[in-house]
Formats: sequence, structure tokens, C-alpha cells
Amino acid sequence: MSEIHSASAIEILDSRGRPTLLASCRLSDGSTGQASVPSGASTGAAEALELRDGDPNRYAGLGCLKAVANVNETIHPALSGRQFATQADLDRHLIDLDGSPNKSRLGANAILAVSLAFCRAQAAQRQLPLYAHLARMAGLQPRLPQPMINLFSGGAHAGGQVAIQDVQIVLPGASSMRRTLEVASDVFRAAAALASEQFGMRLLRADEGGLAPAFASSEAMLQSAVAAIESAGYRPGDDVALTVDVAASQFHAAGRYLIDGESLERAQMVDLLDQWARNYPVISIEDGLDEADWTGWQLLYKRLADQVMILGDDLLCTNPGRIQRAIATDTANSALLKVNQIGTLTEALEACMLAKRAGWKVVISARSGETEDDWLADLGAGWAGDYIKVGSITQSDRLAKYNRLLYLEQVDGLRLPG
Ligand code: 2PG
Ligand code: MG
Repeated sequence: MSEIHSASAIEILDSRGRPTLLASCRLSDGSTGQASVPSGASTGAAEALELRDGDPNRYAGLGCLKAVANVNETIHPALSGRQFATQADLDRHLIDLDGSPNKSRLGANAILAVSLAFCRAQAAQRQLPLYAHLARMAGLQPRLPQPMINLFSGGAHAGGQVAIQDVQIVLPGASSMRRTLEVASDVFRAAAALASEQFGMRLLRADEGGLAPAFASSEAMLQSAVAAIESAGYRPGDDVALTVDVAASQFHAAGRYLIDGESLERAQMVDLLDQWARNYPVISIEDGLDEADWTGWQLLYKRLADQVMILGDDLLCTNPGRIQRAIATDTANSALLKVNQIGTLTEALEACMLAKRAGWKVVISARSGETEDDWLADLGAGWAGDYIKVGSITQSDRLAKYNRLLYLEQVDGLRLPG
């Protein structure tokens, strides 16, 4: 049993300099846990509500003082002195306390901050590393997830210079996390050198630390990624493959996909994605179609699901109900898991297990707004994610997670699968 002594929160700043929450949870035996919550920019319509103050005089309306007050003045008194056996007990209590379908009363940011801080406190109480506590909670054998590492950014994370959001690299055959990051660094340096040659300008970085040159088209991003892999001395596809976050909801309007100066119907968009998968070593397509275009997703699934991960982010929003629907209707074969899309660890675990039981791949994902907190790495290992998506290898908000994965490999002895 874990009896809660206190739950509290303060407002801190994330990697974009926007407010978010840092929560602390203290158990009656003195065990404590702290956690901060991330925040998205290209958010799905079905995400739980991130409560912002809306006061134009502070942080352009993005302040989190209401969410902080909800932790300190509503959640704390409701939890203090109560005993919870499991994370699920705590999370159910928080969900009931909120009482809304999308966590809009207390805010998903307030609720998740407490959910995570309690998780860390319980891990401390049980004297377990966070990943081991998360693995026990899930009934899974912990292992390291393979990183999807951001090389180039576009879309909402890079001022929209190209339509699509991320081109990332993965190392299908990498023997270790150490080797993965060595190779990623080689490819990143090669990409930076090519971009500076090609665009002759100071290299700008996007929200997740990826390179963001003014490519002429989305496809040029893929071409440059392949060129960078080759120039670093690796074989595209065999040594280093690509994954793409199309984030198509961002450029879908009135039933059309507005990409690179063209206006495509859904079938044409599917053709374009099919071409990319055929011409480049792409192993995963995230949000290839709009979040409401289930028909388009199903077309893509029919076309490519046997070769490529059809990965749902905005489509699924880490929501067990949406994942269930996608399984039943052959709409995707992989789920992106972002715990703040749903607002509690327990619901995110339900989503994760649903996807795993369907034979899907699970990608544990950061948000474009992150903090130096590294719990995501433990989540990726503890819940045995197939992949982890953290962004680039250039900012400490991202590196905190990669460094924790390196630690889990070298000190705790966790391994990549295979
Ligand atoms: C995504 C994420 C992370 P955001 O779309 O997958 O890259 O972006 O956090 O802005 O939703
Ligand atoms: Mg995405």
C-alpha cells in the first residue's frame, strides 16, 4: 500500500520556453517522486485537454497556473491520507475526481503530472528503478526500444518550410544503444554538412533539434536523408533506414491534401506515400493521412501494411477506444504512444497492451515540447516499446532520454531486442 502524504505542483518551462508542470508526490513513509509533463504542437483532435490559463498577459495565454492550482488545491486534498495499492487505483481516482470525458476539468497536464510523480514515488518505495517498476506494472520483460532519431524537420516543428514533419533514421541491425547513437551522430553530421553545402546558410534547428533547411519539397528531405546516410559511409536500408512522420492532419483541408504546391485527393496521397515507400528505405509511415480520414488510412493499409509500419499518432491519440476501432477495421498496424494524449499512465498502458496483443508495433514517443525529465526512457524500456521516438541528438531535452537509455544499457544491462 502507498499512502499519499502530499501532491503538489509548480509551473516550469519546457524546451520551447512555454510553461508546463512539475509535480511532486510524497508518500507517508517518506518516499518521493517528481515528474514534469511534455506538450505537443501538432496535436490530435482526440487528445485529452491540456489546460492553459488563456491569460494573454502571461506567456501569450499558455500559462499553467490553473493546472498548478488544480493539483495543489483540488488533487492534493482529495489524495492526502488515502491509500492506493496500484497505479491503476490512483489513476482511476484521478479520472473520477476530474469527471469529464477528456480531462477538461482538472486538465490532462495536471492529472498526468500527478500520475507520473506517484509512479516515481511508488518505484522509490519499492526500491526499484523506474523502468523495472513500469515493467512489473505491465507484466512485461524490460528491454531497450530502438530509437527513431530525427534528422530533418518540417511542418509545425519548423515553421512549415515543407509540409511533412519528420524524417528520422533507425538502425535495424544495431547491436547496441551505444552503436546506434554513434552511427546517428555520423549521419547527423553528414546531413548537416550536406545541408550547409546545399543551402549555404546558418543551419537552423527545429523544435526537436532536427535540421530544418528550406527544402524544395518533402521528397527532397527523403533524398537528402539517403545522401547523408551514404556520405557517412553507411548503406541506406541495410545499415540505416528511414521513418517518416507525415503529420498529414496539418496540411489537410476541405478533403484535400495540400502538399508541396499540389492539392491531392486521398487516393493520390496514398499513391505518393506508396512511391516514397518504394523509392526510399522507409520502414514506417506515421500519420500518412488526416486523423479523420479513416477511409484513406484503410487504403494505405491495404497497399503497404505488409511492408511498412502504418503508424497512428493523431489518428489514435493513445486512446484505447480508437486503437480498438483501428484494429477491428484494418486501419493501422502500429501505435504511437504519448501518455499526455490520454492523461494517465494506466490508460496509456491499456492502449499499449491492446496494440501489443493485436501484434502491432508500439512506438513510445516524446512530444515536441519536452523538459529535461527522462522518465520517457524508462517507459520505453519498462513497457518494452519496439521503438522510442525522442527527436534529434542535439538538445538536452532530447539527450536526457538518450543518455538514460545509454545508462540503462551500460549500468542496468538492458539490451536491444535481437
Ligand atoms: C509527433 C510529435 C512528436 P507533437 O507528431 O509525433 O514529434 O509532435 O508533440 O508536436 O505532436
Ligand atoms: Mg506525429
